[in-house]
Amino acid sequence: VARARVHMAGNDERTYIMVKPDGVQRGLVGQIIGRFEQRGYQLKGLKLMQPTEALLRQHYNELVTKAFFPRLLEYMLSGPVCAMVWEGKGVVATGRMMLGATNPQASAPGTIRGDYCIDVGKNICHGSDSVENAEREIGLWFSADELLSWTPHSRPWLYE
Ligand code: IDP
Repeated sequence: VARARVHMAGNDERTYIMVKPDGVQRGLVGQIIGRFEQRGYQLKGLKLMQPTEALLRQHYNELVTKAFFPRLLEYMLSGPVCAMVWEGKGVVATGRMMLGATNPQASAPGTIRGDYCIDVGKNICHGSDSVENAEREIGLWFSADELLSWTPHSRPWLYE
């Protein structure tokens, strides 16, 4: 258990980031990828895909009883999403900070939602909210062979 905790707290923490259908439609995929690249995080997996209702019900399993869930489902089924796995120290919490608040109107300028969107039901991106959920979501959206192991040349310039 202690070993697993050290592993998760290391530079190989992973998060699941997804550009939602509105972000793809609005041409924001590159901007969102760019922010994670510029921060220094490492891209481990990337694909454009049309999610199914079954996958979305698993992904949002904690929200299926919410009144807004049918609208959320319709929104997420409305077009392709860009699914990504990013890796690096503290990437789950930092990724959430980079995304901003769930409601874009509460998101500070400089965050992705604070810069690019207005309504909670069209908030352009998803980011895992805990290390445990990140691993669960990565397992839902990616198969093991879609996640690549590679050494970024900038690693010694990012980590002390
Ligand atoms: P998160 O995406 O910031 O983690 P969650 O509470 O997990 O927020 O909600 C998932 C998604 O469901 C949100 O990103 C948003 O698109 C949608 N959502 C959440 N709350 C509402 C709401 O009150 N009305 C409409 N959509 C909502």
